[in-house]
Amino acid sequence: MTDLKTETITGGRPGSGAHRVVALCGPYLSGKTSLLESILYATGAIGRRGSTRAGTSIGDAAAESRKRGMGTEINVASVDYLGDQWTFLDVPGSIEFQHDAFAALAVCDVAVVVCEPSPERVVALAPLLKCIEDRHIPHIIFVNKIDSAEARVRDMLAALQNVSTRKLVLRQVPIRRPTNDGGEETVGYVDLVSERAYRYKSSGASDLIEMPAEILPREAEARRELLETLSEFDDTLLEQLIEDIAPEKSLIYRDLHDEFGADKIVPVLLGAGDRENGVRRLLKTLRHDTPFAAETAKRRALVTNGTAVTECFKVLHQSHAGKLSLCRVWSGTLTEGQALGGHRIGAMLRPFGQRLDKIAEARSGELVALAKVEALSAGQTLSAAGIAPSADFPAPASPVFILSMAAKNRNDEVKLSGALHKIVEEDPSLAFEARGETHELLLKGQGEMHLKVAVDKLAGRYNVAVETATPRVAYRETIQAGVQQHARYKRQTGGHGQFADIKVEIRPLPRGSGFHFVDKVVGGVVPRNFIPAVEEGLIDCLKEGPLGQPVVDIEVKLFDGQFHAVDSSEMSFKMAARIAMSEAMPKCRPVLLEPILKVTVAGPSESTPRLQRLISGRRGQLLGYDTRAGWNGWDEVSALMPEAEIADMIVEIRSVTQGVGTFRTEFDHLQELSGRTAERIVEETKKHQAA
Ligand SMILES: Nc1nc2c(ncn2[C@@H]2O[C@H](COP(=O)(O)OP(=O)(O)O)[C@@H](O)[C@H]2O)c(=O)[nH]1
Ligand SMILES: [Mg+2]
Repeated sequence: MTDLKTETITGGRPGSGAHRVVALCGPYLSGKTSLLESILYATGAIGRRGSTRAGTSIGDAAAESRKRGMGTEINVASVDYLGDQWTFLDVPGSIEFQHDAFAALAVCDVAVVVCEPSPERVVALAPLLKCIEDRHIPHIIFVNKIDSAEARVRDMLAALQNVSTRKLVLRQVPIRRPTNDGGEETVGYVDLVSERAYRYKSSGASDLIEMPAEILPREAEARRELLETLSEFDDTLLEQLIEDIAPEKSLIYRDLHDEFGADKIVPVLLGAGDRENGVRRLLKTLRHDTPFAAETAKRRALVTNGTAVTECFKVLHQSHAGKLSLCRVWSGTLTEGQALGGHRIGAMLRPFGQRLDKIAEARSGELVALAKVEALSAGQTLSAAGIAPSADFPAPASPVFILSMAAKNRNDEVKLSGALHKIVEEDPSLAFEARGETHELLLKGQGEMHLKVAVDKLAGRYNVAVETATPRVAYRETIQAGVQQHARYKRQTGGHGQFADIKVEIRPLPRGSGFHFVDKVVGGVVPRNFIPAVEEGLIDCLKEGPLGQPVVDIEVKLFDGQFHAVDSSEMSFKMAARIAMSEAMPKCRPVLLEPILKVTVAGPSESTPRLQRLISGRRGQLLGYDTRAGWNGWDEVSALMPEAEIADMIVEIRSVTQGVGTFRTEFDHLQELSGRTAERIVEETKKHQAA
């Protein structure tokens, strides 16, 4: 009876053939791709285990990933396991490719956070856990590489609890044994619910063994902690603990299931992905406790109504298959050739690493690649009502690293622009922008590696070679003194000549004023119809001042002049204005203005002093610091900093924050810059303009 009830509410029960989706996430090198390989092997999806080191894994198969031995985009693989279908999303761990991880998290039923067994590296999990917790995604922490663990599991657990706002529940304790070199190694584990002991094998399922006597005190202690945590959410269990009654296993399993599904507790499992240790234990937990698609849709408040609804979370552009929209089906069934909301669904493909298998239909819960639905992009939902944005889809982080970029071959410019649109559609945390002020095409993203991979893709997939450089700073210049200037333009060439005569007064204005033109002509000494030409001539000269930069915060007053009834023209007055400016400006003590940004740098609190030193070392003026809203144990440091100091700042921020620090900027003001730095900039600008 209860099963039937569960089924109607949840849309499935283990073994019912339902489709569920797991995001394998965690820091770079924590072992996600190796773990996926073991999962695929353990479930019979592949006949032998490949390795990321040898470049033979199902994950990391993209050329850019293989080259660097790291995931650079989502990898998808689906398997059948005990009568259900599972899709695993192996996502990049590097913070620079984090958008893909967040996109995968948006559509998964459960997240497995894979981490290394070192308490001091746990800080690296903070941004990921924050995203998972904010979205209330049920998640398991898989403490990986337990074979090489040096720290004790209880210390690891304490460190993890520091970065998690949810209660952690250790599900296993390790069985350790002394090694010949005086150390210790983990040879198996005790399951704290079933109270059974297992010995790891180098490959395959672990062996059930007799409970080692020496583990009993630790086992009892850890089990007590597990039960106490669960009793915080279950009064029946609490009463039993108080009265010293041993709870039924079924009650413990039910509590684990319910509190996990509600994202109140986080089970912590141990294992070694690349030797299949703990992998089957993980799979069983997933099988019993992972919510079904209907529950996930409910968590996200998606409107499904039982008709076909699918959501795109990632776009891929492939040379042969064209545009692929990776989608999760939230309800109903999609069939090949079907028209949905005015869009025709062509080929439907099930990805398995780099392989794409054609399928005829995709059912609720399934993950599928739709070919050539051109209008459907990541973060959009397709239903009978057409395409609409998904309300809670993660927005890409704002860029923290920028390069200027140009096609090596000028003829490739059109090709480059087409390719850029495609790679940005694949990865919206990349962006490009044509910046008129410095005549540059800017490529913006999440770090040096992120942009290198983008450049690799342009060359490898789209055959466009590009050159990159540090972007130029949009300096300005202004004047520090005023002057009066007389200028006359006079030419006699054959027929009638050209004549214009003006007197102007130039003076500096406060920051942010821009350019003011003041017309103080009296008695028609410069006829009305020529005055706009004078202003035009002045504005022409503002595009590049004596220091080579656009001129701002200056007033030019036209107060006198002369004209000739026949020879004066708009052209001649424009010329006179130019002469006036080029003679006057160098006398006005021109000075460089550099853009100053308001910068907010965020990182774990223990890194705050180092972040402050970093900012001061880059000509920054500290404004203060505060706790980062919504981030436990994080600070935000705010400062004013020259734009020129920010181009590569993220590299240093990451190096003092275990890779997790970040920053955002907004323009604040222009500030006068003199001395050696200014001279160097003027020289470089002249060189650049001559080239
Ligand atoms: N000792 C040990 N090494 C592992 C384990 N799992 C993965 N590795 C190694 O860790 C490195 C990173 O693995 P990979 O799966 O590429 O990590 P990912 O970046 O999280 O996908 C590789 O050199 C693996 O061989 C494990 O369980 N134990
Ligand atoms: Mg990987």
